[in-house]
Amino acid sequence: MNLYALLYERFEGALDCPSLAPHGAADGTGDPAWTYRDLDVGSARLAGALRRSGVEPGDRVLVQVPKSAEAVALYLGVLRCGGVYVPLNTACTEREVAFFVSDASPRVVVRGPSGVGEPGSGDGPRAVGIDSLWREASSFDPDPVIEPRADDDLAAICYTSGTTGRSKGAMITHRNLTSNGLALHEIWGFEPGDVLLHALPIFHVHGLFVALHTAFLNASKVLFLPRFDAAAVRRLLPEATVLMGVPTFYSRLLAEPGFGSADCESIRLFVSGSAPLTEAVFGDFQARTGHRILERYGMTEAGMITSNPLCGDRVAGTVGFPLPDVEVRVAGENGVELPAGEVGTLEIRGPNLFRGYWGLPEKTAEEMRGDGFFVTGDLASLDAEGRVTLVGRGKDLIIAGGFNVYPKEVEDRLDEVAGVAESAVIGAPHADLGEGVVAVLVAEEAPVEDDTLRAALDAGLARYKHPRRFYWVGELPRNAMGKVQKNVLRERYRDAYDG
Ligand code: MCA
Ligand code: AMP
Repeated sequence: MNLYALLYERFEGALDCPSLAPHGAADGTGDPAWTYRDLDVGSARLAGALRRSGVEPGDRVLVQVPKSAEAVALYLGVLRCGGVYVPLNTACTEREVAFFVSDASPRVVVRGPSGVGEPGSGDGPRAVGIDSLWREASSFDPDPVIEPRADDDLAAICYTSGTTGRSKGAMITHRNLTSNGLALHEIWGFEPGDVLLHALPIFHVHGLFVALHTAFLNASKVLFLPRFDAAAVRRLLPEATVLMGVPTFYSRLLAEPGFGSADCESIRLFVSGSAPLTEAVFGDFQARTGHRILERYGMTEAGMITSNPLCGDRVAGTVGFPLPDVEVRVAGENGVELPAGEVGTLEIRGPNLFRGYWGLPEKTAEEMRGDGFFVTGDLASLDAEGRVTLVGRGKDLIIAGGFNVYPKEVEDRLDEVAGVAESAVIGAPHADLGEGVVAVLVAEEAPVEDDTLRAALDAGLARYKHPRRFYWVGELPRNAMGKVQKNVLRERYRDAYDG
């Protein structure tokens, strides 16, 4: 079933009720709320505009636009016409976008706010700004057709960086999204009257799929902030019942003077994920508000995998139990399953699991076991009841404020800078973002100025990936095999941000 058809089925009885209520971050006020009818009609008009631009089922539509209600309608419009939605982080640079365009070979590229690169020419994709596309779409009747889709047809390709430094497009199917959305709607107890406070970006799984699908399946009102702003979120909490965020949301709310239980009286559920929630933040939040944050775990390739229970014990430092129909196991390096209590790599299987990496069948095969389990690269243990505790990452990944940064990609850019002989990029503890990016460099002759490094990175690398601390050394520590010992560097520079 086309995911849009399922969503429509769920909000069809609430077409005159509010859907997205845009709120300016600064003052907490905003434009009039869209109704579910506005969302349905807007997405139908955009689907028509995409079809007139030549989008056929299976065609990719690449989108890099600021967060707005129109952007959500565009996502739904792509689903309606059977297209494959390819969202990009708004922080991506031209160089990064150029790679995604060449890799995904989209039929249409929508960038915003108003028309970067339009009009498209020649054989390439049509390039159009979201404002122009919206205006164009509004001058036609809505196109009500919802393209039938099979379970395994693609709904989205979400890029996730890789250990090789090259981004990989995770192919996400309609079944992946419907099964995950329905499971979360159920286990998180969504009920009539729930109002979601939405302050996440909508180019990643968390803000786009997890938050919006659960709300739309519930025909809920969504208080829609352009970005996370602790003061604005605090002001809107009394109008909401559910907040989903990365751990930084919660530590920043705690830093608001006087923040406490009075702010949270209407809230029934705080959800955290995308990065580890520390026991300290979990404990402080409970002490100040009385709420035990519900932590869950997921990844781009599998949507949500485990969750602490809604009713039952939410244990700090654990990510709870597998979602319905999702299987998890902990395996040693040889793929042999380990008994409860032992630490190994978490492997998973279920209807949430992606179809593979776009155009990279060998890469997909490398991460799949013969019996269909996917190797997550996260290190975990299971307790006797099946509760999952993440204890680290096997993969060389830094998570800053919920955004993933793969060291290899940063190292590749640094190594291109004149005067840099080699580099090693690591994560160091960071009070606000969880982890911060640190670069350790070896000079060809003399160290390069920080400003020169920053300017060089600006040209090719989204700014959230930039190291904010640079250290020059005579040589990098290596093991007998010649491999850089990142664990030694992580220990040496552990106070880089919080020292
Ligand atoms: C912004 N900056 C960052 C980050 N965000 N640097 C490192 N890491 C970040 N996450 C930099 C900007 O480049 C800028 O630097 C400066 O910080 C201020 O930018 P601003 O936009 O004002 O930052 P902010 O508003 O304070 O944003 C912090 C944030 C935001 C609220 C934590 O990053 C955020 O909303 N994160 C959520 C990420 C997310 O949705 N992850 C889900 C992925 P300069 O001035 O030098 O340019 S999905 C996933 O992981 C799986 C599936 C899962 O389980 O959910
Ligand atoms: P992404 O590829 O952006 O979807 O990031 C997925 C990765 O984020 C996972 O493989 C984990 O390493 C990490 N992650 C997600 N949720 C949690 C969590 N609750 N605790 C710790 N790590 C998490």
